[in-house]
Amino acid sequence: MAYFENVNKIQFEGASSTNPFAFKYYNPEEVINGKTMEELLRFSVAYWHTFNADGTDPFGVGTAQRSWDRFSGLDLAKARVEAAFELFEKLNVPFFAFHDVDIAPEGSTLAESNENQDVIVSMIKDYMKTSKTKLLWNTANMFSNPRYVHGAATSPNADVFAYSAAKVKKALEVAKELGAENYVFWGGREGYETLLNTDMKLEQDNLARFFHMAVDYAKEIGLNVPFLIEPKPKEPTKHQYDFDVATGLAFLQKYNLTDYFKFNIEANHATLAGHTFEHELRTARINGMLGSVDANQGDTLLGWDTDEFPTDLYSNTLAMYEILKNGGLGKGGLNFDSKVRRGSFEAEDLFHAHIAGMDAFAIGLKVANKLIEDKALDSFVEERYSSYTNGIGLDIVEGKTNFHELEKYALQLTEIKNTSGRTERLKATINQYLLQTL
Ligand code: XUL
Ligand code: CO
Repeated sequence: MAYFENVNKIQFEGASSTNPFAFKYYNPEEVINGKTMEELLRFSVAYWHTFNADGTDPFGVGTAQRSWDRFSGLDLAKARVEAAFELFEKLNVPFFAFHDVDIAPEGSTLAESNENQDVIVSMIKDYMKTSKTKLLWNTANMFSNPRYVHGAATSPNADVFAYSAAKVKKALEVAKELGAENYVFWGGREGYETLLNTDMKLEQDNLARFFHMAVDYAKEIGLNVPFLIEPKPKEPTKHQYDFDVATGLAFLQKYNLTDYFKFNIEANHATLAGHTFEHELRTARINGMLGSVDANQGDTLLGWDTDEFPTDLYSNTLAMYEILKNGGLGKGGLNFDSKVRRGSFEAEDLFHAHIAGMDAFAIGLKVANKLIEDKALDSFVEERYSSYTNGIGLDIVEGKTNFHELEKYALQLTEIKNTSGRTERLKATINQYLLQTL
């Protein structure tokens, strides 16, 4: 049966199209630098926002009209799978991502929850035999159920740690079963509310123990995929341990986990941490830790994780700039951890939202590629740091000098000349490329 019967397969029609159900810029087959847009962008649909979320907010109940909502329990879970693969096919999207509780209802015991999952996982596996859409990543939701009130792997209660381990064990088995390309850890409640009741060292040590056990189990079952930490500074926890990429990296280094983990970087989490999206991508990239991306955007007027579809061309361009400089995302992708606004409650809005995000990232890709090709920023940056390519600068970079020599050098300087950073000129260049590239 069809859940989106009024929507046909979305085709690329080009920038002059006025058809709202068409891609204007995302042409999956278009080749850019030897790779297709589909290969470079690796778009993914987030199951939770698209098939589970109903628009509930702290002030009101759900508004979403979804034809699968007439079902309940396992029947609802099955209907969602049918709707999901219909949407994947119609959007022609290569990946999807889910939490365990998105795909199947929790039972009254862990064993029952696992059984429910088994039913749906085998149904998804069947669909995947004929669908092109693959699993970008899955994860275990260890933040919604009240048992995680004080955290999961960082809970003061060892029973919760054990329960969480069982959940991740199962999720890793599901990843293996469905051929996931990555596995994600987002530590939604791995943090603390107040230091007055918190043993921060034990909590962080335990989190590392948990990750090591996950690594061991993945090896045991032959699941050879990147593990991804998804940093977020706060919400729901006041102080989250994986605050941002730099904090997460220090954690991974301290606990000898860098061989197994990279980062899944989410735009709205970056801005909540007081960074730009591109700052987080750059920090991961220069450390060889850029794994995947949760593509969305926040709202500067609102201080929380609004998870909007990423339509900001400026931000998407600078994000794609980092991704291309990284040589792509490898096994990662651009996962739309994005939800339609509460007022966009019709099922067709799910298509408009994804089309908007896919087109906006396709534009970002093309503009970023041209910026790189023309060295529009690189040549300026190279020139700006050129003092390190010869003389005393080269000695510094090559480790051939010391404070004695540098003092001697500084003492004979009569004048220090700096050059302008040209911020405004460079911003104008980006605008020019945004308007002229397409
Ligand atoms: C929450 C968030 C999660 C993770 C997966 O802010 O981004 O949905 O992406 O748990
Ligand atoms: Co996310």
